[in-house]
Amino acid sequence: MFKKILVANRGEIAVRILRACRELGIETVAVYSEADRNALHVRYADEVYLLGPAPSRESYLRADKIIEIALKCGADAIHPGYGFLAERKSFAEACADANITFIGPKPSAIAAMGDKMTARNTVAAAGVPVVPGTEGTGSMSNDELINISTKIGFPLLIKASAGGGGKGMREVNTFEEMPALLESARREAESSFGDGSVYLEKVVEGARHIEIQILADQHGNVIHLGERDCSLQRRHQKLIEEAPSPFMDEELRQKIGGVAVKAAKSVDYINAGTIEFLVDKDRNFFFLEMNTRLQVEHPVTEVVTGIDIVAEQIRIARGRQLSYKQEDIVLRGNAIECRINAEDPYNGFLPSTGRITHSLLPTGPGVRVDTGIYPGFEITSFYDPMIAKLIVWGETRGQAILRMRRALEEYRIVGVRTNIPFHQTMMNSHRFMGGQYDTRFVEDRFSMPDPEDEREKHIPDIAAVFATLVAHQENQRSAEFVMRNERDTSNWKWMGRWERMHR
Ligand code: MV4
Repeated sequence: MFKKILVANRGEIAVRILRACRELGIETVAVYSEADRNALHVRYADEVYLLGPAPSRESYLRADKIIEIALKCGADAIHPGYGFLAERKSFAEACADANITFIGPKPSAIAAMGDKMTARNTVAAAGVPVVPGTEGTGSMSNDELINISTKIGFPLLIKASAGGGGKGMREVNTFEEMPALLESARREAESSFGDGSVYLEKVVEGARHIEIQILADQHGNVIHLGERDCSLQRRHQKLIEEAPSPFMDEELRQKIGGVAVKAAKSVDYINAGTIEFLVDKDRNFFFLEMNTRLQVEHPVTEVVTGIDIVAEQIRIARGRQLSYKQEDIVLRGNAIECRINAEDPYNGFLPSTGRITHSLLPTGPGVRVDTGIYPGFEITSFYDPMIAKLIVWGETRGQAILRMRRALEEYRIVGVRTNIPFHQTMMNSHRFMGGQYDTRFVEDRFSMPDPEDEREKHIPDIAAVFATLVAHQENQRSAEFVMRNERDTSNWKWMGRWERMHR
């Protein structure tokens, strides 16, 4: 096994990786910025090194410094987590040049999947369904694209090759809009990625975002761990994820899972990875992109499969065979993750900064919290606003929802505003309870209720829960569970009292 691993990240994911290392008996090294002197990941590591000032550019993105530290302290591997350096081909190459194992895929796989046009072309050649659109990887002129647009049909999407996360993406509804929107998409892609190449895809309407977790070792073994439904997003930021998807059945799961394995094999993928798909109302599915890293939402898959994905990543990087075969993978129950962000849902999800003065974590049966914060820690605007992930498991989806409500009630964070009220509202939304949501749900059909009304009458309509669960083929047990909980589970009064005590 590795003797010492350097974790090139911060926050909850750095803590998550340090925990896996500790359990595997591997020594740990943390790196941190000036803003993170008191961060949890710095307390949990065996050795710690300062990278530089708070801005990521001067700290967590300093590939040269991180490699220098790894060499100095004798780390034999680097885990990049997600974000920062995780999907930079140049960083994976620099690790290899320094004779340090990069816990991730080969640079060639990062490059192939990093360019979305190349990814689309590569997986399509391997027989993976892609959305109808432009073919090939050659960059096309505006005239060529405008020509092809009539064959694809409207509405269509202009997507940036170097993109991801919706940057440089434009929806085009008519032929007449093409020239102007091509210009603006290219301009945005050029300024964001230094690459103005774009391609076209027909719009898949009313689609769900379903992604498959895969594991691939250095010996050609590739397996999938089922799906996560990540349709609940706002401005391309995921807010709630669940496994399995309420939309899937075993047949579709095995079909998409097999396709995801093919996509991974098409780039000789090694590591944990995620293949994103759009799945339409008629259960047609299309490859969207592949993320060549550990993802924020990996815990929901861990909870329903019982597999430690981070430990598997480390074993894979060390050259071990996968610990599991496809037939060993059994999904048990349902998991839901709520991303707890320091954002005010009553004020346009405006980021909220400040010192955490008090915090009480939900615990108890079926509850997991992955977080990098604690009382006394200061939330700044230098990094992502996500401060914790609350993950619950239930024998059924209904039980998982009830448990999430209970855990959200218990959670107390004072010092910054959080989106916990958003999650509470969502856990009481009939559309969520019925599993009837797509990628436009949060932005187009959802609004926060007036907080004053909420304090007055936040009583879930249990009869409606019952009806939706039964209508969506949840088993009898989950329906009974909901019925037994027929009472006001609102925490608004409790929360008000608790917060006044700690002002
Ligand atoms: C799409 C699409 C519909 N049709 N492609 C958004 C970010 C990037 N990863 C791809 N995205 C989309 N591509 C076709 N052909 C809808 C989206 C999309 C989306 C996808 C997943 C999750 C949330 C989304 C929100 C808006 C749009």
